[in-house]
Amino acid sequence: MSTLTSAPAASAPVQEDTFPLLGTDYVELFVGNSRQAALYYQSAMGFQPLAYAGLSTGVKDRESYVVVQDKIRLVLTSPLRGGTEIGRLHDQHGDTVRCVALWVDDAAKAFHTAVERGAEPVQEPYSSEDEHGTCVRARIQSFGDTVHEFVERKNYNGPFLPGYQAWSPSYRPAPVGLKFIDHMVSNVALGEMNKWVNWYADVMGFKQLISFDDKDISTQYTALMSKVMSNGNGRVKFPINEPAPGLKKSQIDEYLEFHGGPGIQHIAVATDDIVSTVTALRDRGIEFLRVPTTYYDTLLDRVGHIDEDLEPLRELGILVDRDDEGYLLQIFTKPVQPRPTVFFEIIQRKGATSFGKGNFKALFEAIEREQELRGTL
Ligand code: TYF
Ligand code: FE
Repeated sequence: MSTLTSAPAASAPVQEDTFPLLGTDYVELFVGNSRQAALYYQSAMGFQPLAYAGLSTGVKDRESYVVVQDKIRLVLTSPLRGGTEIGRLHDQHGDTVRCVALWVDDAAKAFHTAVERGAEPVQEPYSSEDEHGTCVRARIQSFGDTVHEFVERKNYNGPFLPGYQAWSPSYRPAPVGLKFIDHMVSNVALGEMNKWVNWYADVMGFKQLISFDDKDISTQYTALMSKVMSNGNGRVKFPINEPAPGLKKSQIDEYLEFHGGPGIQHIAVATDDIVSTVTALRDRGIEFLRVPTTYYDTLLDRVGHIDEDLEPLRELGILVDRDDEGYLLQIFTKPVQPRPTVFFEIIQRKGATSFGKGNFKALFEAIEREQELRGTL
């Protein structure tokens, strides 16, 4: 018997993504001085000026500068007077990530789906428009005082969002090669990691990629646990850390104490050329954590052949790790504000999809040396 219809594929049915995300839209930080922070992100980190909102655009309670580097948009916001919620949150947390905005095709649908699945609403869907078109946005609550905004911009072609003006100062330091946000890590309280893992799974259909227990992530003194959550298309990845009992105060406990609760710990940004990116960042004054130079004595025994010369990696303090799919190079800045809270990771993936497990021990010992210097270990 012959048939014109083809046989069904033998593979398992592709699971539908029940919460489609197009990517990270922007990250908003509440900072003490948005003007000076904007200059820092331009001068030291190579971001480009994009948009502005404040008194001159009719905003009365805050000033925000938007800076951009390839696909990464940061919004730097400070209050314009006392008694605002921004000021209260900044007093509690110091400079902090307030909003991780997610780019969606339908913000109202994303919001209502999330709330039906148990998310706490913060801002019902609303449209705003200007001469460049219309945006729809909505917000839900996540860990601590962190919120997620859903941003629908398919009918908008302005510089950033309605309410913002293009910001084009003549001062434009060159970019340093930062491309996109690879992942954003949160620190949550002892015993709350699984609650937030389940929240991202239940509310936004995220899947767990990896789990690290306190045996994977421990030094002689401190430990932590971590699970990595990813959205359906892999563009949004959120590792979630919680402290584990140890002999001394772990970096997670230190963060929770100084941040005044859970929040974003690090923003990992991808580059195609980590040696040139980190060289540029260092030349502009960004300070990185260092591991002992003995790390490099046995590096190639651990990771095998890599395309890069060892010497610049050693000189800059760049770490390397390998997994089944390839390798990655990564390095971590020191905290970027007075409190030992938020920092950046620069990462270059060459096939690897993991997070640098082989570097955890050396990295956490380097963090402990910083804690020791601060007197917070
Ligand atoms: O995102 C990660 O998992 C790696 C490793 O406090 C890491 O960047 C994990 C926890 C931490 C610092 C780095
Ligand atoms: Fe990371």
